[in-house]
Amino acid sequence: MSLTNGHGVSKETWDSHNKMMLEPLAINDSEVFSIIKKEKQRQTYGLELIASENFTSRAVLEALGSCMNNKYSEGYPSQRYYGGTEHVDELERLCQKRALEAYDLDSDKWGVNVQPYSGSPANFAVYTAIVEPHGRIMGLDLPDGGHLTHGFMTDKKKISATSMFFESMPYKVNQETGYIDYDRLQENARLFHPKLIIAGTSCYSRHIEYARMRQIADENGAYLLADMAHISGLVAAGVVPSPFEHCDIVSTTTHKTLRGCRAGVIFYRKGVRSIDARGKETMYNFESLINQAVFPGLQGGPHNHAIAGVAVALKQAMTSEFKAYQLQVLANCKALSNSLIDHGYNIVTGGSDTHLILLDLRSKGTDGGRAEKVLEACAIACNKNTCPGDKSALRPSGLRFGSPALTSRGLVEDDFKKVAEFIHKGIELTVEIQNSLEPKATLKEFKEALAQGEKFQKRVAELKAEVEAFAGQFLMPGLPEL
Ligand code: DSN
Repeated sequence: MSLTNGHGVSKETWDSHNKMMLEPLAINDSEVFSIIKKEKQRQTYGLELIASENFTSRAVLEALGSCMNNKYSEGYPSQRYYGGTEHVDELERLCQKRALEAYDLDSDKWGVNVQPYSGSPANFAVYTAIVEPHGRIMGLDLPDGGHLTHGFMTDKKKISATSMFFESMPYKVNQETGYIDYDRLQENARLFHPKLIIAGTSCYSRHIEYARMRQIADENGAYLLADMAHISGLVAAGVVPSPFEHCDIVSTTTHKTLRGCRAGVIFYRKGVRSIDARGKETMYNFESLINQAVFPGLQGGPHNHAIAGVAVALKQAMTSEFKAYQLQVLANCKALSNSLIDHGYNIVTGGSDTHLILLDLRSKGTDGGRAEKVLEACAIACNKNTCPGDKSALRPSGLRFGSPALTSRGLVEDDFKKVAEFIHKGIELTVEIQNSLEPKATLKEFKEALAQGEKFQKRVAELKAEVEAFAGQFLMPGLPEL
């Protein structure tokens, strides 16, 4: 159809407008296209070891980049504030059904909300739903491996909105062993009387004892929320303990081990909560509280393109191939951990039950911030992290490494041994650069030495070339061009 000049717009302008609307990205916006291409190169020729990242599939990215992006649908299936929602209703119902099936949940006992934009809004929706303003929550402290949204604050400042709007008392890991200190959590919960306890982590390599946390929650009449964001793919595959048996509510992101697009999901219990001695039933009331907290409480229209991507990822998560992938994630993480131990490194807790490890660099005389910078220059992506016992969060001693992303590219145990060698070489270089400086040299001075020292730049370039040649051999999932 040709649109003519209702407002004095010429036919040429409309033709040009229509052309713009149909052009591929490479032609329409070469600047953004070229940035995306550079990122694709970085992902393809680098070693992605950030424990929370993954490479999603082509099918997920196609759903994410679909016309579902265009549709507003505030409300829930069959109860929308907009017309034209019959297909997004079908999509959201399908996503809900798959979410329950992927975790083997009975729809009489569990409900699910697939609208949270990501994990942080999902967690805030849970708090909004079931903890009154300034009600008390307990989550694992951020420096001990918890997440910001679990209530992080320092002695000087309330950092996370969770700590501003709710009263937060953290629990900790044992500073010697690195394992969660359940005894201390129990003691403190008896004093603090939390309304909610959060069983969830961002940097913790061991299984959480959900039964123990349930017992502590019950002693205090508290709800137990599992934030399984990091491990939700491992849980779906049934290769790590599931939180569902013991928890009232389970939140997750969908783009980490679950390998979907970026979004959040909340599962909540339904039906009978308890029966008293006289047979009187008390029912769970989470469904309406959580749905209302997500919309209209905190969010507007759901991101239907993301719900489409999550639905596709959940279908993939129910396949035998996905289970094989997750078993390989665990095997690769163990191979990485054991190889680094063989190279003389300390791993917090001595190893891993999951997809990640925390390397403690204190015995090597360097720290996570410096090593992260050198590894990044050599095309190895990971992140600095505090280790138990660190005196300052400003100079974290550790590096967090995860196996999910590289396992999606097809790397197996022997490949991870090679990855450990690359990491070892990068850390040796870090120590050399540090030793070439004054003991009190700042991170800024360290970065300047890394960037300017000819000798170090040569070593970085050599290691980077080796890493890129190695990484470039493996499959890169996703859209072929982008
Ligand atoms: N930022 C994520 C992580 O790296 O663990 C958590 O949201």
